[in-house]
Amino acid sequence: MKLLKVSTGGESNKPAIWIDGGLHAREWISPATVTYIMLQLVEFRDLHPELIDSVDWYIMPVANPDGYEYSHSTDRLWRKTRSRATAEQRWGRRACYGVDPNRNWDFHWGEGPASSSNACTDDFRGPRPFSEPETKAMSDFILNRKDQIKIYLTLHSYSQMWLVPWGYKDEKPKDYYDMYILAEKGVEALEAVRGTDYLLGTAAELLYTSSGGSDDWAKGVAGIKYSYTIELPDTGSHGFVLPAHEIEPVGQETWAAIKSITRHFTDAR
Ligand code: 0X9
Ligand code: ZN
Repeated sequence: MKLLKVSTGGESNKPAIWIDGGLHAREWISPATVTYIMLQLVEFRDLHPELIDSVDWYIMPVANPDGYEYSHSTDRLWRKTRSRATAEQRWGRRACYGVDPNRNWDFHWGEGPASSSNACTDDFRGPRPFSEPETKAMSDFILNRKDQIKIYLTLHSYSQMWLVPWGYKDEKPKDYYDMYILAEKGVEALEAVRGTDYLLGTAAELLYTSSGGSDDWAKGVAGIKYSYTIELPDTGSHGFVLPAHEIEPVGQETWAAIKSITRHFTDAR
């Protein structure tokens, strides 16, 4: 798994921002958008030097590389990882593959609806929390830097929503208001670019409840206060198969949002 760190060095306790993409294989706009963000941080760093001098960036553009590859070679709408289920985990005789990497994180794992124990479904939670090497590696990396990382962002698609925990239950964290205010800054900056409409709220209130998500884990276990899932465009006309000409505008507006929430940490320093 590839991870990019962007840092100018110096003090090791600078605030850091984590961004991952491509946890779900078929959501191609996500790795593309993360790549656009890397372009801004690396090639165009002189346009926003303060965002690079005072913040360290940890960026993982393809968090589910086997699934992403499979969605190119074989099944465009593949969602999960590609691990092979054992006979006990599947229902029936069919060989089934893959765990939903956004049901596999070790926080209220397996609770509630939309997290299946059937290995042949698209929302299979896996045989145990962190059964997948992808989620295990990411969580280890994040835990090792949990005090440095101030914002956890995971980019998915589609539906144009900025999702705030909790996702595993229909309740809000105690500091929901703080999380909401920062997210609102992001959404405002995003919408200012070309008028794309985003909804802002908890996963449970805007989508459905589902446990084992990375956003809930980042907040509930790693203790990262500002943890969000961004569901990128569109709202369904193209769905996962967004035309390539959308990559740049989606990149621009998402980058505007990320710049704006990052300033919350640079301005305070
Ligand atoms: O269901 C998901 O994993 C996410 N939606 S997607 O269409 N990209 O699959 C939403 C996850 C929201 N967060 C939690 N439920 N924790
Ligand atoms: Zn997703």
